[in-house]
Amino acid sequence: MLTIYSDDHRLHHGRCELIDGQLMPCFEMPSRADHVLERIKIREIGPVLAPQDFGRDPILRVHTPDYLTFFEHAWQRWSDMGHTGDLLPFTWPARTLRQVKPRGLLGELGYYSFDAGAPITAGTWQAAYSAAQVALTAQAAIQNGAHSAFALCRPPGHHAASDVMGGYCYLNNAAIAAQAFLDQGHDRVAILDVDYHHGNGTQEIFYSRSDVLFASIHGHPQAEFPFFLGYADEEGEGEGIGFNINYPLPAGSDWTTWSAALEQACQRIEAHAAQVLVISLGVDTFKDDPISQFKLDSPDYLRMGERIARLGIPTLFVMEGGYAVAEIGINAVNVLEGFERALQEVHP
Ligand code: SP5
Ligand code: ZN
Repeated sequence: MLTIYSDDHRLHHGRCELIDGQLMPCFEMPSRADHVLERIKIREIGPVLAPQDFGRDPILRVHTPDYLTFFEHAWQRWSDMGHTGDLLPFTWPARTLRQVKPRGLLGELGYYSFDAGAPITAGTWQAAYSAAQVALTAQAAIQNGAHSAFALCRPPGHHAASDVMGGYCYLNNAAIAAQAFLDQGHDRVAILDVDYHHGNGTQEIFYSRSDVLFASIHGHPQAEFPFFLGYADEEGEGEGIGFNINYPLPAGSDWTTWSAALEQACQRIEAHAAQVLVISLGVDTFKDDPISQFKLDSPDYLRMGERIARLGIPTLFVMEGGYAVAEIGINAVNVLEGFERALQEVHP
């Protein structure tokens, strides 16, 4: 399987985030991608290529122009104000306030974010832009006939909505790739989000559409980030009714519980007759993940890849979360290895 990777991810390195009332070093750190890349090489998964540059147009198919312009220039504005540390929001247009867009950097940043988990640093725009190009380059490989590809994206993307950043995410790499498949002639795409956290951004982007089926298996939002989306009764709206499926699971869920939801999701994807599949591949479902509460073990990721392979459709894997850095490579690459192993059993 081909992997697409850019060193530009290193340009994004946030300093800290608020966890359990304490400022902690960001869990979403550059070494995450390094460990995944190292494991790709150790296990000889296939060639690793740099991304092509498809420009801003495919990003603008998913994100609004005003959001993109804001994000691109936010650091320069912050720096012009004399700041050198990370730019972080701290006030949001919550229920009792108006949904107005203020003038001024911090007001605008509140408008364009939903939490303080997505710091903007000097290199964040370039890293996120390159991650989107990584996803688009892997998408192009499948469009040109590959059965699968791995987009080793960092920063991740599935919490980013059309004009809102948050949850370590700025540009929704998986959604950008899914939209590119549609724009290049496919009619029915499915996105399966296996990250521990609900893919609220992806859900928002496709919520009123029937061309992209979105299915997500995640920690129940009653008790887990992002708290305000990801419930089982969110089934889509308008044209999109029936094309959004959430599988919220309780803390402590292990492979037995998790794989039952996977089975249901796979059957729904088959019913959609999806021509191509995008996996939002988070491995923060791992038992030792420092911020998550599921109990998957490393061999379970092989089984995950095998089940996905049995769908028999071209599959783009897009890297999302996973914060047990020592095991992130083993777990993410196990999904790819399980996928390839199952394919070899079908076509030896
Ligand atoms: C892409 C992705 O996985 N984003 C996740 C963002 C999660 N941010 C909130 C983390 C809250 C962690 N609370 C854990 C408490 C552990 N004691
Ligand atoms: Zn996650």
